[in-house]
Amino acid sequence: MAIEPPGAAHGGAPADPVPGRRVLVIGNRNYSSWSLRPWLALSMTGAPFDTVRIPLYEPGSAARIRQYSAAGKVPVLVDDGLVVWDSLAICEYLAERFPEAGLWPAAPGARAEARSVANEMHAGFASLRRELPMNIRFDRDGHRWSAEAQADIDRVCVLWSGLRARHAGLGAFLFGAFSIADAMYAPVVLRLRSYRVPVPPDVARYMQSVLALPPMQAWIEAALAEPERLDQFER
Ligand SMILES: N[C@@H](CCC(=O)N[C@@H](CS)C(=O)NCC(=O)O)C(=O)O
Repeated sequence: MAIEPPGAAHGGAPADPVPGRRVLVIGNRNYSSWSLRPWLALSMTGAPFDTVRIPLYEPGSAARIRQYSAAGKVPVLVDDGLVVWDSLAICEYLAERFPEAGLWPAAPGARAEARSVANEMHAGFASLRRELPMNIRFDRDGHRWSAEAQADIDRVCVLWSGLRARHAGLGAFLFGAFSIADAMYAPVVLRLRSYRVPVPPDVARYMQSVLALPPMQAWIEAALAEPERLDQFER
């Protein structure tokens, strides 16, 4: 079968046309919250893949990303020549590509709800994301945020508490077993931890479950070893 050059379908330049290879292109692990989401979901499938890390906001970063995707953003998945960009689109693709991994809940109702939860993160929580940027190195008191960001935090806590209460018997994650919903909120777990945001005990327990996942531990360890310092995320 002919391998279409990655990027061709959406106007990008060919990149990594290696038959059979699966590559996830990510930004800095310390800062790139959108990269973490599909990286975690893909890691949880157990499927082999290579990671290409492109440090963001450096001379040449944008050109390197555009070799993979004309959209110019990470994450990008290149799977045997197919290019998928955008974190949630990649997660949806992974759920279809690896059905045995159960990345969405099996029951249609729970699956629809999990998609709502994931999309709420993908499209929302702008104040939380802007005012508490992901910076895994941070472990700090005294960070200040607005009432709008606190409202986002409150909504996240209510969401997580309600889902945990309903699915407690099925496992430690939002829908019991790990799902894309958890992957989408994994960077929020890291943000709440970094800024020592007060949370109810059940939320703290859920955060511990996410942080204890071996791929999360691996991501955090690799993030802490990164040399880059981006001023806009270090305030
Ligand atoms: N909606 C996109 C957002 C992707 C995004 O904003 N990625 C950031 C890094 S976390 C990026 O590539 N920034 C580089 C740039 O804008 O030049 C997704 O979900 O993947």
